[in-house]
Amino acid sequence: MALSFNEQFDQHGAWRREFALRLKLLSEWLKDHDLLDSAVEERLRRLESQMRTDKVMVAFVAEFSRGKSELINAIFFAGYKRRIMPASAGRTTMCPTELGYDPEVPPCLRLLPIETRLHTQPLMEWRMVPEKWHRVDLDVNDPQQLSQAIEKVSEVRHVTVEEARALGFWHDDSPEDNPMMGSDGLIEIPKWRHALINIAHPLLKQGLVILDTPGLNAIGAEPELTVNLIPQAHAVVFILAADTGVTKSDLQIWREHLITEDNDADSRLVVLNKIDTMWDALSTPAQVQAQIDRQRATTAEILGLQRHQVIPVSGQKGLVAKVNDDADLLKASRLPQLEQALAHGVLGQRQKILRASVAANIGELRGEATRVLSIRRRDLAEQMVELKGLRGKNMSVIKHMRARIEQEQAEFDASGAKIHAVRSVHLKLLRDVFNLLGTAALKSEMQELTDALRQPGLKLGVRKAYGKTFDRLRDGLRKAGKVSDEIQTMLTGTFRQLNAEYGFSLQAPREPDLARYERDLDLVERSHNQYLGVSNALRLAQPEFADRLVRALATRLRVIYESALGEVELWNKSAAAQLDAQLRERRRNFGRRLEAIERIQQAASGLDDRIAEIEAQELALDQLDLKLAELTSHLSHTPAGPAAAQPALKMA
Ligand SMILES: Nc1nc2c(ncn2[C@@H]2O[C@H](COP(=O)(O)OP(=O)(O)OP(=O)(O)O)[C@@H](O)[C@H]2O)c(=O)[nH]1
Ligand SMILES: [Mg+2]
Repeated sequence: MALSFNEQFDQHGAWRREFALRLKLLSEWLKDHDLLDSAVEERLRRLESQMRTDKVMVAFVAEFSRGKSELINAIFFAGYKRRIMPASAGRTTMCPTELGYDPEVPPCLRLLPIETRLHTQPLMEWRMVPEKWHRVDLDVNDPQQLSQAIEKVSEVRHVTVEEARALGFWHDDSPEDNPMMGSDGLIEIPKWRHALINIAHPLLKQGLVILDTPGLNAIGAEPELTVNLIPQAHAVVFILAADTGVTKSDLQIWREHLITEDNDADSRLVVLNKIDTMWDALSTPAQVQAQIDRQRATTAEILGLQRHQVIPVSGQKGLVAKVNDDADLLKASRLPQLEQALAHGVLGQRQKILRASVAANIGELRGEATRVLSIRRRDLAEQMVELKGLRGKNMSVIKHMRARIEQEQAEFDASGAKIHAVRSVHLKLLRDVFNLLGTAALKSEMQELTDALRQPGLKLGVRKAYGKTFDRLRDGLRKAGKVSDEIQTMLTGTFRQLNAEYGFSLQAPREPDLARYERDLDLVERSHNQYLGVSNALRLAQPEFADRLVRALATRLRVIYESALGEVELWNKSAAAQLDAQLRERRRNFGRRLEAIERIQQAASGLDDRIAEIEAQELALDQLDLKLAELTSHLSHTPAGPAAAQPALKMA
């Protein structure tokens, strides 16, 4: 039987734990054999942290009351044998709620008061100051306490029209979207802006992050949510109700926030929930089925999807079935099909990406370590030739040989100036790339857009400023790419020269592909475009909204630039470290050669001993090479499935 989402996620976690362990063994082994130069070390560190911090975010998005929270309960929390996320008729989840696990923080619910919207800091910045959040401790062993505490995400406040306006929930120019006013003249708004739930649930512990959202067309949704969180989720589950089909507001949410260029089936799951409302005692099962099929087909057509991309389920019956261990009801709820779609599409995709990136990194790492081994091998070969040439020679020849090595050593030491020059050209070019991709550059490129958005009144020029900003950003990236190419050409040239001159085996590491970040920029540009249309002009006219939009955009761009810089940094570090490693090895080599001559000068038998020693060292190097291949191939190894035999962990 195919694996459920939970089982597949468990497996993914097991693979990651095993990987971390193997990586640790590899790193110890490299250290023991003196193969850990600073580039290798940096690469190991990144691999380790990539594996440890890898998160998979699944967002549940829909109009209110479609059953988002109930589905989350049914898929992830049925084990608690009760509802954990509040789910009830009408608006229930009032603020975006993120469920995840951070071992550094005790199990708790953190709530950010809605009034923080009066300040300009974006959500990202509030995340850095957890002490400003309202905190409720959670007792994971007490599901009742857990669910009671989490009820807080439904809390509301009643405020005057002015207050609602200031907080972004009231717009005089689009009255149809405004919340209803009570008979007391007050407006109901969420009490909290965002909720973070930290619990040691097995799936969350392995890096799953679930995002439950309030009905999205609710006016006052934050750009942060629609611009950052949802587009960055690895998968979005979009939920419709089978009894209502696709309503106008469902369609609006789909079109504004979820539609992707290629309607990527792996990252978007459309759920037709509440099919139990069609289970009707007067209809035959075949009639019910036909009705569900019809809804499914219509839904797919309206959203522009294939029929199989719409998954009919009953979240609520699925939850009840799991709580009561009712297999028939679970089957009828069709929840298992949805779980499988999540497991295969979403998680499968994520795993593929992670594994490919890890495999590429391991490949580089192996290349780096192999290079160190081959320098050693060459040094040994040279010494061997030198020593064999001494056989049967008299003392004066040996003395002469010593003088020659010493002279070579002196020449080599004098070459320090040349290497220094290479380094400073390298650094200068690198600084240019850093300037192009740094925070200051990003900020200044965004200035025009920021100004356009912060202008009072209607912002007709915004779209143009926006397009121009992205053109400039792309241009900057391309410039950085050109300088990178220059660095690569320089490295390749000087490395070749040094190789020829000193018999090094330097090889410029692979240059990062900055064009990839250009594609990221395109994505961000597209995802923000929706905010700049005519239909949004009125919202854009509000300074707070425009401000939040700009900040959300800046946050997202910063992430892209930081990761581009990180790659550039690693690439250059690895080039510099290679050079260091070869210089170090060469100095050691001189030492060893002189030492050998000394011993030969002192005792007649020294020569044969030394030759035997070198032979033994050559053998040992072959062993190291084999072991390195073995250790790294285990790391890039991808388990085929649950039954795949895991090679036992063993160390020589
Ligand atoms: N009949 C039926 N009712 C369901 C199903 N799933 C959810 N519901 C009910 O629909 C109501 C709304 O469910 P929620 O999970 O609160 O909906 P939501 O999408 O989270 O809504 P908001 O939090 O308000 O955005 C609740 O009363 C649920 O019990 C289902 O499969 N069948
Ligand atoms: Mg909800």
